[in-house]
Amino acid sequence: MRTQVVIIGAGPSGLLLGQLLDRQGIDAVIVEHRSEAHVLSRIRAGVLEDGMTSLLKEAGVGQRLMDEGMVHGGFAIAHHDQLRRVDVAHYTQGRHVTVYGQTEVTRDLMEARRASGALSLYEASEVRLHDIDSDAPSVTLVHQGETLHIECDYIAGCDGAHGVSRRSIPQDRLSLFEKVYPFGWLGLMSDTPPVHEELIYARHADGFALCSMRSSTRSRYYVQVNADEKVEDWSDDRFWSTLSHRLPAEVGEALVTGPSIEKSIAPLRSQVTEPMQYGRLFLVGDAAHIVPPTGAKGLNLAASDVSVLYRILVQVYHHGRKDLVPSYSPTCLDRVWKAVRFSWWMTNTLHSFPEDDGFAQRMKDIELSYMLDSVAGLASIAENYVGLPYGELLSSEVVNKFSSPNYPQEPLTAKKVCSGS
Ligand code: RFL
Ligand code: PHB
Repeated sequence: MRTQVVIIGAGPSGLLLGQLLDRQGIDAVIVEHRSEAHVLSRIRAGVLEDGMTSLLKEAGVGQRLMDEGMVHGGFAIAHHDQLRRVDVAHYTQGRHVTVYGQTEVTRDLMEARRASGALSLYEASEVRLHDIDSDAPSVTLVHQGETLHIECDYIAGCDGAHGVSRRSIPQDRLSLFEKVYPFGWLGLMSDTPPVHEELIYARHADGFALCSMRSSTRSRYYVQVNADEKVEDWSDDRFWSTLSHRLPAEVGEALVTGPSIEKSIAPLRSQVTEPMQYGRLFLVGDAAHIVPPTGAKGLNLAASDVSVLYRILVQVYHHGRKDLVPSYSPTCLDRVWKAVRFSWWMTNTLHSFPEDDGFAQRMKDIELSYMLDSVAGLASIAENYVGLPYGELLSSEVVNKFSSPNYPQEPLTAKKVCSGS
């Protein structure tokens, strides 16, 4: 079998890239090792930047998002028992985010792909990438008991943090930067009305809490828990009383509780792989970088990577611009590191760290007060939350300059940076 692009992974990155390429007449096969139902059962992100909403519309899957998504022009930070609103629209010339679940984005993309008739191979096993540093890469896999060999021009590694794509790159050609946080988020979904009309991110001495939503009748809440906590030890009652205690009294009293329909714990970490491409393989979304969910950036970064790769592939196939291929990684990484910084700042400022002494706690309190009392601080939070601009494709001259022997570069070695705040 032959195609132009093999996409590994049918998460939001892979499905969105597949949909955009299909609409440009570029042929792609999606290879996913789980079933469709399993992919749809994962409850994750909820906040979409306006750049991602525009890209979904461009991909022809914007209708339900526009009908059902909840447009938010701001959010609240709870601090010292008070709600402080960050007026995102005011500080960003009217821009906003949309609250719409990742599960729904995935469902819309799966339906569009089915309607297009493009090939997706779910429940594929033994997925292997071959000759990625040559002009003739390929992918082999086992599907419904049959071994398939797919030849292609390019491979998009959209297979998340534990996928096969990143592992297929020689490890001495990658640098890995990582920070693991000493806590996780316990999330609970319930069919209860949200406690507030916008999201609330709460800093509390006992730990962080987040009030989010999926609709006017469905809420999504999170509380910071120790890294070694087990979900079985958290009854719904324990969750609700912990959450209520971490919110300003007025908000806690208004909280409508009910039985959970989902409860899970996610560890928190930041991780970036450099470069995000090797030969004919591109790493996209969580395959290249992970951010803690505090800034609501993971899914949105996946969308900005997809946008860059899509624009490059359109230039390659419609205008013969193969010279743009090397610009993928440098174009993406600038925005990636800025989102990593914002997620790291939100995480540091809003969570309690076991190692924080009195001085560190005072510094975080005053950092947050300063940012919330300052027009410049509020504008900075707002422009990061709503999403920084998508990168322009770098010209081949700029990319060549970065890779020229005269440009000072760090050696490409497998490297782990795990410590530091
Ligand atoms: P995914 O979603 O992990 O999809 C990867 C797909 O690849 C498949 N796969 C393979 N397929 C074939 N062969 C293999 N060897 C394979 N190995 C894996 C997997 O089965 C899967 O289907 O990555 P993708 O597409 O890059 O999407 C990334 C997002 O899922 C992620 O960044 C966000 O969910 C992060 N995130 C949030 N992001 C936001 O922008 N806004 C938010 O509000 C937000 N909230 C969150 C979040 C993540 C959370 N968790 C669970 C850490 C809230 C939470 C709690
Ligand atoms: C969510 O609704 O799941 C959500 C919202 C905002 C975040 C993280 C998760 O920062």
